[in-house]
Amino acid sequence: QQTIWLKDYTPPAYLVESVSLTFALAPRATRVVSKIAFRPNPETADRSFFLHGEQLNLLSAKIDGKEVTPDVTEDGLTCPAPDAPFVWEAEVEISPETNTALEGLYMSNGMYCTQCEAEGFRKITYYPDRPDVMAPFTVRIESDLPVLLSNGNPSASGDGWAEWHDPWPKPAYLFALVAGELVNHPDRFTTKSGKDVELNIWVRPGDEGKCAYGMDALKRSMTWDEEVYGREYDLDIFNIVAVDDFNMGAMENKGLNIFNSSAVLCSPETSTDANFARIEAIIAHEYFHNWTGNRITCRDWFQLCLKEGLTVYRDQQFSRDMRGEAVHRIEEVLALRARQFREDAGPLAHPVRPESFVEINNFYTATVYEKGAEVIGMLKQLVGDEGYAKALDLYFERHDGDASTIEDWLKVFEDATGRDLTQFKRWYSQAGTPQVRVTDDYADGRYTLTLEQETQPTPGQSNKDPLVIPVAVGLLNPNGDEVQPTTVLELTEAKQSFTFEGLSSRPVPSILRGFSAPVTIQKDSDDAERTFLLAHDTDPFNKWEAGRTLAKSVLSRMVLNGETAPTSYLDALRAVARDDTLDPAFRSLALALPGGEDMAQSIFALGHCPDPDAIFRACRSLRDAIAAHLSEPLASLYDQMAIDGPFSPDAKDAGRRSLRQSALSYLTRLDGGERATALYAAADNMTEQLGALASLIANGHGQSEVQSFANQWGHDRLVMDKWFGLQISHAQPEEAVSTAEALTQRDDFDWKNPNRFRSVIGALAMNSAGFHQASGAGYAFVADWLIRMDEANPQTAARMSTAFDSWRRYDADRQGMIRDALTRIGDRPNVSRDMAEMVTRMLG
Ligand code: DPP
Ligand code: ZN
Repeated sequence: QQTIWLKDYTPPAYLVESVSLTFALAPRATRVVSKIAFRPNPETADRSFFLHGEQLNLLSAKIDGKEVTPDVTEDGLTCPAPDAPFVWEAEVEISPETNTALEGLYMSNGMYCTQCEAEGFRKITYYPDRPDVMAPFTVRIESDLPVLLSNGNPSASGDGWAEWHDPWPKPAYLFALVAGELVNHPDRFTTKSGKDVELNIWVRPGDEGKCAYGMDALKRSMTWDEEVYGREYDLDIFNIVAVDDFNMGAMENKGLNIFNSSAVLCSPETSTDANFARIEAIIAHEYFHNWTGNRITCRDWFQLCLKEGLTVYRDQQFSRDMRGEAVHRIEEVLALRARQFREDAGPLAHPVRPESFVEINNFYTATVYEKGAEVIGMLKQLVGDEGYAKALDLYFERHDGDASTIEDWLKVFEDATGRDLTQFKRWYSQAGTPQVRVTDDYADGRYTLTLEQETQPTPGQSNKDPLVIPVAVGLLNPNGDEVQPTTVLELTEAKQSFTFEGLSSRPVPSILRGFSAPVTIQKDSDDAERTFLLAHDTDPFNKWEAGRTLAKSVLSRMVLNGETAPTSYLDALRAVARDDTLDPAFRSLALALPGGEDMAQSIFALGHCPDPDAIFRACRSLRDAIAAHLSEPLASLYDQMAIDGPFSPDAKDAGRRSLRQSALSYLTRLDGGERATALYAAADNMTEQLGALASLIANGHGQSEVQSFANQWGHDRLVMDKWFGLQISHAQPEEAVSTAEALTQRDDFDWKNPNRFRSVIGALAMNSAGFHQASGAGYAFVADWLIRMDEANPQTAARMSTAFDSWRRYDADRQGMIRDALTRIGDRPNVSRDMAEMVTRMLG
């Protein structure tokens, strides 16, 4: 394992002026001819000529027209080269059909497609495959397939060939090529300066009916980026292609975004409201990359958060605008805690900008993406909305066309706002979730809040320095009126006090409003204070958060002390359910309980070893208590929230369906599945059909519905992925592994398809009590599949291996079994570099 370090960065010896590629496509013998104009980089004296290349069959190479014989190794070639501009020509042969890693050029259902980020281009031809080498590309594709696409604008075509030219210099990771029998869903968009842009979503025949929403989301994203960031689209055409076999969600290749079909195709009959929301966010994300990622890219892969943190932040802003600020913020935080806080607390913890890696694919993480976005949100709070807007304008002006760094990014904020960000920069280099301890004091009208910050050691970082933490705070008086509107306290020291004057009584503080920083708050609050905030907080995030901490506190006591759910809690929840002034989507979130993983995190944080079965039983018992105590308001919500009229995926209707579903999940515990059975039979949309099925399965009903669902949807891969996943994620703990095992025996368990693989292996890992069964069956099952997948597709296997990353929380028996599983995965002679790095880090 060779480790690559940020501190070892050196500029490229040669830059590229232009690239011309010709592809003669054939499943097992695609020929790629490249013609690349190089020039020495004036910024370095280094003249070593190295081109990356992996799994390529080099047929010929020339420099300035003269044959050369390069020195070829496993990862590239070297060759003597002039200290002056020259033209490199090479021909290689590759085999897309046998490429199961889905990186480079590969085939999916008879169509050719590519995935080059981060380092897949080197599997297509020899090239300086690093993001700081940028060039305009001309691409000629030769094939009998009817649709031939690449980046940029179409420049010429004829019978059996097409040529594309991308005038915008780009790094190789943004290269894309698609060829197939595809049909398009076309549209047009006129930019604010009057440029007419052709838009297409390309899909396999039969999927045409699932493109309209994605197209609508694309046009809304284009408008939003013009209005909010002043960014316009810059080519004549924007193509999106849906691909069934894809390692990630989607990819922002210049002018030719390639999407996992699950991240673009949708219709009311086949997609849930959650699918619609995710598709809207991913379409926006990839489109926004056109400026934050493509026009301004990263100097090296350590700077990945430069484009990903910012682009996630932008897609979150967009989704909040589309779907409601508070509700979306709550969903962001739920996802952050589930994935990023977990990562930050375990052996895989790393800074938002990592300092080293073995395989960069292992660093497309919640920390780089989601914590990276939180860091930008904090920056915006610290410099204000105007400062942020000025800094972003300067960023685009100063760095358009550059391969930039986090230093460049922070410098524009310093230059635009005059603020010194030296200390703030630690957010990029220091791993771990800071804990903020809150104590308070009241005397003579003065209220003092004392905040103390601490970050636990993480791998490779034993000492942590204080961070700049914006803590948004409001104060309520005992009547529930707000006496201090939201104000942002800047915590910069290890311990600091803030005073509020002129209060007539001791206030109740509402801390970290809007989740103003990615930290955990520790305060000796009691349930009475949380109940008060749940009833009165004017900040919707903290109102929800009060209910959440209350639920966790109740559940923790149920798990650890065998207590039963207190009536005060059930009354508070009933008040929320009944409060018609609250948005249905908000009420649905407030009625949802923390899951097994969430509670395992909380119980571990309280200093106890989590018992997944005990957590499962406590959650079930709390659900029963809620169902019984709230049966009347839940039953009326179930009726009230029904929607007459045609399906709309908009946030308002989705919120009603969500609340109705939430009510149903409790009511099914009381009515023997009567409502869910009826809803399943009557549903005309996937949200309700799947929601009803989930409620049935979770409560031990629904065998015949599971069958009829498969009969109805067997032809639709994306719907069947849900069917596979649901049976496992909602299975009783003792049945989860056997259910997963049985599903893998099916003919349609096409495990090489990453979506199908995740729908089974990922679903089991998410069924906390099922995965962690004391027998170790869950660990063995997941390990077996990771080993199998690692041989075909290291990237997908390595990412899924994070199922094991929380292993040190558990008891000695479970730890022993997980260690054995990880060792078995990592000790194979043919283990991939991706997996080897993950196992090494997890075993630490
Ligand atoms: N396709 C991934 C994303 O958009 C990597 N760039 O985040
Ligand atoms: Zn991205």
